[in-house]
Amino acid sequence: EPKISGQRGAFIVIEGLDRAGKTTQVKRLCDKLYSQGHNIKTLRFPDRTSPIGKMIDSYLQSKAEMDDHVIHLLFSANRWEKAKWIVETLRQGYTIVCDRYYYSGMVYSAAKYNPTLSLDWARAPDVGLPRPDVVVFLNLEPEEAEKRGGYGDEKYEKKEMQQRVRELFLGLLKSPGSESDMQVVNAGESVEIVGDRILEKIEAKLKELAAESSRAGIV
Ligand code: 2DT
Repeated sequence: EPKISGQRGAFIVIEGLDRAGKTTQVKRLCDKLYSQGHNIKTLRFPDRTSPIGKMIDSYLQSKAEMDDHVIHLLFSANRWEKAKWIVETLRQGYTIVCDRYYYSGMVYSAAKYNPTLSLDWARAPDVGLPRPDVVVFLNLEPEEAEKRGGYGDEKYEKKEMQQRVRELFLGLLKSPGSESDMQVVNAGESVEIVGDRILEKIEAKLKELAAESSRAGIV
């Protein structure tokens, strides 16, 4: 079975703002990697299909109100529900391409500026989740986001919220945690160019990891 590196598959996360083209790029990336011979599985968070995911969906559609901490913990629980599956799927040799992960979890909750919901607080419940091998952040300048037209109707799809989310995402790049290892791609270019840049970043990062682990004698 062809794999990107070593025995197990790679865990790839695509992060970004609303309207940055994540869904399109995740699809393209999967097709590309598949055509190169990789075994691929996709995942997206929130996963709205589970009972917890349905609660999240109601919240995002403003059909249910929840305390900021409660919804935050549900988003985290929604990842923990999949943690074992992620580890086992990678072990089976599949590469996982995941649309959003705990980075979104941290920044969207912290962007509410609730005084008892700091970035650190927001990170805590996700500590221990499977760590991605590579995270690509699709960055979009506010002017470009503006050009792409109106947001949808969901809870966080408002201009001010999106600006705070963007600032917090960019702040993560300077944070002391592993989040600073995100690869930034300008999502303002054409679909093709953005797709090529994503692939370049992923290939470079995975090569780096493969070299490190062979030095350390770890698969
Ligand atoms: P989609 O539009 O991608 O379905 O996301 N969100 C997401 C959070 O607030 N916390 C999280 O942990 C995750 C994964 C981002 C729906 C919205 O949910 C937000 C946008």
